[in-house]
Amino acid sequence: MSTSIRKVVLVTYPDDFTQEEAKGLVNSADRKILRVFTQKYLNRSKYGMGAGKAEEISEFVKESGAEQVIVDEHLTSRQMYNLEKLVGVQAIDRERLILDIFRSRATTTEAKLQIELAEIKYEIPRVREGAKLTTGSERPGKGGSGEYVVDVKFRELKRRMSFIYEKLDDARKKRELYHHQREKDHLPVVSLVGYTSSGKTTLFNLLTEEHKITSSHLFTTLSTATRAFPLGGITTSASATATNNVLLTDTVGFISRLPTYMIDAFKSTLEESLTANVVLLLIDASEDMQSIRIKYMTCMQILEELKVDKSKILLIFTKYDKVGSEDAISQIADSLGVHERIAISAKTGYGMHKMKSSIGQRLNEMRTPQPQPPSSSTTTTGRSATTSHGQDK
Ligand SMILES: Nc1nc2c(ncn2[C@@H]2O[C@H](COP(=O)(O)OP(=O)(O)OP(=O)(O)O)[C@@H](O)[C@H]2O)c(=O)[nH]1
Ligand SMILES: [Mg+2]
Repeated sequence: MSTSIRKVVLVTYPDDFTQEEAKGLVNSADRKILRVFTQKYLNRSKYGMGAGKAEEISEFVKESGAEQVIVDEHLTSRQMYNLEKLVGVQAIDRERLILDIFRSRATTTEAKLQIELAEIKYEIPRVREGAKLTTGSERPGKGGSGEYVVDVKFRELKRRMSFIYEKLDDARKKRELYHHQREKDHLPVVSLVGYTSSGKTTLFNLLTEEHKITSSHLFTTLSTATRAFPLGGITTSASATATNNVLLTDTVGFISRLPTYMIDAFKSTLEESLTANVVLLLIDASEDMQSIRIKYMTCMQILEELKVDKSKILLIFTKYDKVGSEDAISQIADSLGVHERIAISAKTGYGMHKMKSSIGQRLNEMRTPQPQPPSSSTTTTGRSATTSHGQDK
């Protein structure tokens, strides 16, 4: 469905950040924006947008041959139905757009299951409303067994959901096994989290000498990868070795206004990050202050929702090569009200030593006193301790 649609109309809010992000999402979904319409409110009961704007868009769709109207907000089935009837082409909302991007990017079985789960969660509240709209009845038609079609559909979706939960649980158990192994090996885990496109995978590749796909498109990475990397001569109290390996985890990025059910659907992927000893929160410092602030707040909010311990979070300002001055980084940190001012560039390698020593320091601080087996200071060995849960795109 989504691959054949190219020319679209985007309806979003007037502020720069929201507009730019919405455009980025549409471009990442491989669609061409013919025109952007803005509205201060997208929660009007009939169409989301006001009736006058909806009429204007309808005119434009007819003139331009646009094939889809994308509304950058959550719409109910009724709003979508009304809008489609008026404009004469398909209307989709922000969540459907994100799901389309996820779907087109997912390559691993686990990522596909998570996306299907998110899609079912998106669909369930819409089943009854959708049936009402198309037939005018709450419970349209009876199937062969005498059951109402809506009930059959509900049951199917619920059954599929339980199946997916089971499969995702299997994947989680495998991960837990690996987690225990890792604990036995005393390899600390450092995870990379942050807004989509903040540079997580680029940094992951630099540190682990991997070649995972990076791009300026949103949601390039959809599943988790973990590799060992040497923290170098920097010592943590548990394993003062020459290489001092830790495990680094890369995962799916965050975005503003992400509904809870989508975060829930990706929880098993994100769990790897949640159990990390240190969580590196990457902030793209090359953007304007408004974007930096919104993205920082969004990430902190999602991490809180995921119940990540705040003391584990270490802020890293990325893309320093595009900023060029430590003073500018200090200003950003001040403006966010944060103490950390670690700036790096995964392109030039700037700031790597400072970042690694901050990780080492934080690992030491985070190490909770635990009964240690006699061999607690064993040397951790290199890249054999690696795992991957797949690569996307
Ligand atoms: N100039 C500059 N560009 C960077 C740097 N790090 C990453 N980028 C660019 O930023 C874009 C996004 O980088 P990714 O590493 O794919 O970002 P990500 O956080 O993994 O993104 P998702 O997987 O979509 O969540 C790419 O175009 C990178 O080339 C950096 O240090 N300097
Ligand atoms: Mg990535």
